[in-house]
Amino acid sequence: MKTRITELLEIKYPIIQGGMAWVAEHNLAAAVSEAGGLGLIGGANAPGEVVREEIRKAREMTRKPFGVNVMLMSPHADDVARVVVEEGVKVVTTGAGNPEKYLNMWKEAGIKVIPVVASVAMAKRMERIGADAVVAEGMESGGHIGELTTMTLVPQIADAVSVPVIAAGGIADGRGIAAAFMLGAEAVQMGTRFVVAKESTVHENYKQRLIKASDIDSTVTGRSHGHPIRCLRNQMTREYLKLEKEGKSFEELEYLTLGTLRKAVQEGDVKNGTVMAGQIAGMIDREMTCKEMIEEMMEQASRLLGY
Ligand code: TUI
Repeated sequence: MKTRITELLEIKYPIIQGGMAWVAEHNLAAAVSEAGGLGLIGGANAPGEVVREEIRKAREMTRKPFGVNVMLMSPHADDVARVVVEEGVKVVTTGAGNPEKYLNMWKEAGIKVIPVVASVAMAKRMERIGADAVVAEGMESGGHIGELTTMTLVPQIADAVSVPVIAAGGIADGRGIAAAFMLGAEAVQMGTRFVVAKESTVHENYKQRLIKASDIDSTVTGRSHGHPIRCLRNQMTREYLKLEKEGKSFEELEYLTLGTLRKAVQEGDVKNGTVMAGQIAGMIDREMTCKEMIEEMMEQASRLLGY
């Protein structure tokens, strides 16, 4: 399945691993790249120097290309944006904002820039300023989300831009990949499925919570403040949604979630922590290696698409 994305990124399969905060570290990124996809290191809220170390560790584990996701709401975004240039990273994706101010610097460094977008307007803007491709991310995704679904967003963006489109949100098997291609995508980005990869270093409790999740187990916090986050229902989301309904301020609610993603991912506190995951979590039922996942999905997708 050669597409403009496999050519652009020099990867075997049109599968990109999401740059998930706290989850997308060097072990996972290297494993996905070794398996023929594109692994990403998630910059999240980490300082530039921490991201630099992650890049160097990934490079020790694979000679294949991998990328870095720059989370634009991070207080360290400027530093991370500079570190990816200094470290010679080949591909950068961005999330949760507009990467415009970094674009010239990245393009001059020869970096392939792929912003994550949640609307047609943003996709067009990114194309105009020189993005190499866009990730069209539907609200089925885990974490910070937009308003539209993958089913509606991907074809509308594919019609609106000429750069290649990568579909994200609700995709976790070969059927999802085939469907995304039918909608006009030339690759997919997947997060939730890779959380339970054997090479993923997230706490076992987090993986088990995800594996046990049913179709209706995710919810969205923060909608009223314009920072919607999809995660699995638990004590934390019940408390948050109750306070949100009572009209508590953004600051009060933010305080409630401070450090809770780390608490879930690293300490395994899936009751009081934030268990970010997409709506497809209900379909994910076991841990596999990245290679097993990717090969199984690609075989299914190729069969469905008649390749
Ligand atoms: O970025 C994500 N997903 C994320 S980031 C994240 S880290 C975090 N942790 C706690 C609180 C807040 C964030 C967890 N999950 N996905 C990519 C994505 N980007 N989805 C939607 C967007 C987006 C939204 C608006 C991209 C651009 C945009 O433009 C707004 C503008 O500036 O015009």
